Amino acid sequence: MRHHKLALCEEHYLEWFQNQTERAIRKYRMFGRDDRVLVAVSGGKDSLSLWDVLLRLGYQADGLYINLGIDGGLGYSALSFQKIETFLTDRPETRLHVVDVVAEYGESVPQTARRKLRGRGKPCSVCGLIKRHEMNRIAQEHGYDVLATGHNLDDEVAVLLSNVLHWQVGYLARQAPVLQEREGLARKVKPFCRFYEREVAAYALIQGIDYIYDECPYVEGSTTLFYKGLLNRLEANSPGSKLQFYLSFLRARKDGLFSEQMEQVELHPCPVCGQPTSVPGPCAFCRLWNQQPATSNQ
Ligand code: Q46
Ligand code: ZN
Repeated sequence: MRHHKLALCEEHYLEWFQNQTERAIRKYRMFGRDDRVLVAVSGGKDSLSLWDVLLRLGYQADGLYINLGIDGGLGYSALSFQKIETFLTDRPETRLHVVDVVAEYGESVPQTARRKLRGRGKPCSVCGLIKRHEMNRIAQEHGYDVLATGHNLDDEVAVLLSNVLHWQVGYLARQAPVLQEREGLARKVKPFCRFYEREVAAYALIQGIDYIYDECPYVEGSTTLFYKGLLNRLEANSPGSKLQFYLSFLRARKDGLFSEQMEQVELHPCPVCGQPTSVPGPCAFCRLWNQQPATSNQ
């Protein structure tokens, strides 16, 4: 790890990785041993490694898998679930919640997106909306204190670059390792936000976690992927720049650079599902299932 000026054998790498996760959880006050954590799992290396580490560290961590009904010719969703089932065979006492979007709402995510976006563009905005809603719903219904996702440093830095390039100060104000809970919204945490993607991949490999290598077929050609490529070139020339960029941003944020934008918007319960929404009336998720035009964010 050139950026840390550190080289470790397999055994000590696993120890280092778990200790670093624990440090991040404490540093950002994500959760404690008494909290019930719901880990959003996709079958990929990040979410399965996160679940694995949290269980090894003794946290109360259950999983949530959302079957989006994405095929892409590879059977992406089916393969993702297979990996999660394999993960669970070694951990039979662990609890997994499954939401099947097709069974629940009668349409796969690509179908809903095609209907809503009239065939234009990728399904990612609709997908993100459905995932956020369902994660929060399950967390609330089952009384979880925290919702954890496997976002790594590469993910966070790509979003950061995009937010800076477009000077999205509202998004910058909300980009953090922890988003505190609010009425009807679970706390959201990203314990892997300081790990490089390849560090997580190395952990999964050494720990023998079987994960899905292919990304969702809709990732291809995305702006995020393009930004990741640019950042990889920067990192190759100057090891540690991604981490530096992210940590300097978090420091500036903590020092109040975006304090004006941090003022919280008022939330109202959606009359249909009860989840909080920024505009009175049905939330963006509920509007997906009727013909009213989508004009606001949740
Ligand atoms: S948003 Fe888009 Fe992802 Fe949904 S459609 Fe696939 S790529 S899974 S993180
Ligand atoms: Zn709603």
